[in-house]
Amino acid sequence: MLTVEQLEAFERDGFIKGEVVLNDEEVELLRRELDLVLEGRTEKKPVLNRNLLDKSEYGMSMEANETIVQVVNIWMASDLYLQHAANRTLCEEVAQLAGTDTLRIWHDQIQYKPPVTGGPTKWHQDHPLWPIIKPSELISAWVALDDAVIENGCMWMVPGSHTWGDHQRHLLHGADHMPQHKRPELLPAGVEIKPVPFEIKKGQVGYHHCMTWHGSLPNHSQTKRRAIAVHYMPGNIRFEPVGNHPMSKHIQVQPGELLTGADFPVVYTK
Ligand SMILES: O=C(O)CCC(=O)C(=O)O
Repeated sequence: MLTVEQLEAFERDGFIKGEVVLNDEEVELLRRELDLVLEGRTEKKPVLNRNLLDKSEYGMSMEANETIVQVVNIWMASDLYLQHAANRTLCEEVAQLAGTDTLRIWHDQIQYKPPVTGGPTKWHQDHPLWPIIKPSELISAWVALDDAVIENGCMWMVPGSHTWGDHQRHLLHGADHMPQHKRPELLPAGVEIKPVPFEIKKGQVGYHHCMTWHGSLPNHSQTKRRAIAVHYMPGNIRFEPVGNHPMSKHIQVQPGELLTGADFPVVYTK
């Protein structure tokens, strides 16, 4: 369980580091399972398995040889990843942060930055990229499958930015990989954009709010940077389509209804 200090820090900053939730053996099993999925050797398949930079969703021009392997909903291909999403510590702590008694999986996401050629993940806010669900109260649990450090492309976060509203369309990824705002006059008075590195040890979890500005640097090091993020929906999240998303075709409820269904499984109830 998270301490009062951690809960206060999350409220203030929009992200916190948690504990090491997976031991070396558990990480190794997830790494092997990831290899099977990437090699297409599982019977069931994930929703997406692609180089995120091939046709950047973010409209970014990338160096041609850069790669971010993105797998969306690996839990659909691997029971081990479904078990991971239901990890008791992760779920209890996300429920604490969200103030909810129920959690469903919105979707999960592997981001694997290979050594040397791993590319940058553009600065963004998650919820504006998920235009089919509301309210913006989702929380992600990002667990490192390798030590994630500055050199191999750990995430960076902007403290306090989860309270600044939706700035997604004004966010730029600078040449120095730091965030820039196209129209700073739209930011709340007095706020400062001060990104901080969010280094996470192998097996450790970092939590972030779905409105927190975050991004990650390229991996020019010799080590892999693999991670599994589970984006959790508190019990009040509804289907409110104002755009499209890779998960749209998995939705069977009507607009305005709670986003329930087999492809959005409940992984926690209090
Ligand atoms: O793994 C990364 O570098 C980015 C992941 C991310 O944007 C997220 O989990 O919301």
